[in-house]
Amino acid sequence: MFEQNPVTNLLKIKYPIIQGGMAWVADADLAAAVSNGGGLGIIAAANMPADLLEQQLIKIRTLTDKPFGLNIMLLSPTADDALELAAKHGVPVVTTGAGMPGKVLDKLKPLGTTVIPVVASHAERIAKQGADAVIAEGMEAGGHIGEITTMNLVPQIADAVNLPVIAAGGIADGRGAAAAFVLGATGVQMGTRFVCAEECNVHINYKQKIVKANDRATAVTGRSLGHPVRAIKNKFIKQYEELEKRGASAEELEALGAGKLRLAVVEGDTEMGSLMAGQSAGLVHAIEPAAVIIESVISQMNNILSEMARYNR
Ligand code: TUI
Repeated sequence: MFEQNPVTNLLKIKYPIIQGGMAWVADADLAAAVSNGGGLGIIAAANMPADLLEQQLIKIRTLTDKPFGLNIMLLSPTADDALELAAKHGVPVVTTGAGMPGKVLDKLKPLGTTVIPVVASHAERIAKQGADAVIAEGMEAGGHIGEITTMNLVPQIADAVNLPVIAAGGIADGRGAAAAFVLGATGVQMGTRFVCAEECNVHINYKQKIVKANDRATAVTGRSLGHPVRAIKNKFIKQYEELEKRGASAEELEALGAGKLRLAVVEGDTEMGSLMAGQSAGLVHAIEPAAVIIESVISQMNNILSEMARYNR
């Protein structure tokens, strides 16, 4: 299975499923569980201080002998430290988000690291810089997003680049994965579904908000700052929306947003925390081991794709 798949071959993994590099969420425990389940687990560097990130990079090698990745959030003031640590620890795969990955490619490609930028548009610019694959992330995703839907982004990116395309945004089960493959992707990234993995260390309240979410549960704020973010609606989102409507300054908005992801993940504050999640929260119904999530997405996808081949003959 998947012997000819460009993503499994590039990443040396069993199944073409990767776990999103979610700030405050994606630690060594979650990443190792995903990698041990046959996918690619990813540790999120986000704003983590260098010493804590280094501990995570040391820890994951004690939990898995499978390939894993590190996500570098390019907007972060600690991005350069994360880049140094990726090089120092020989991290096999680095994904980037929220910016142009030029300096990551320049530093890590000569070391043999597989570098995969997340793009929300303009993939051809990144392909020219020498990426190994791209993650095309539609605006259904959680956290910081672009403007284009997965349905439109994935085929346009697949046409624009001569690289493996991994689809992200709105994918939480085998139906979404099958759809992504039909659109031209050869792998998928899931974030929201893996927040609800048993091995994910976020507060149980956060997981339960995702499990209970419906199709209208999320909203996008931060457009006025140029950094739109999708999260589950709550009191914090309402306050943020009101400030944005009043034309509040960037300083006021940033002050309200500061520390809110930590509040959700660590404290489990579902009213004033930022419960970043994608529209696929409405598709997540249970808290399960990462390996079970992966097996069920793969088997549902394979059933759909083979049924389709049969009834469309
Ligand atoms: O980065 C993400 N998702 C994130 S980062 C994050 S932490 C954060 N918290 C508060 C405010 C802002 C960030 C939470 N979720 N996804 C990958 C992603 N990358 N989405 C969009 C982009 C992106 C945007 C612009 C990638 C490249 C890019 O390049 C600029 C350009 O000129 O095209």
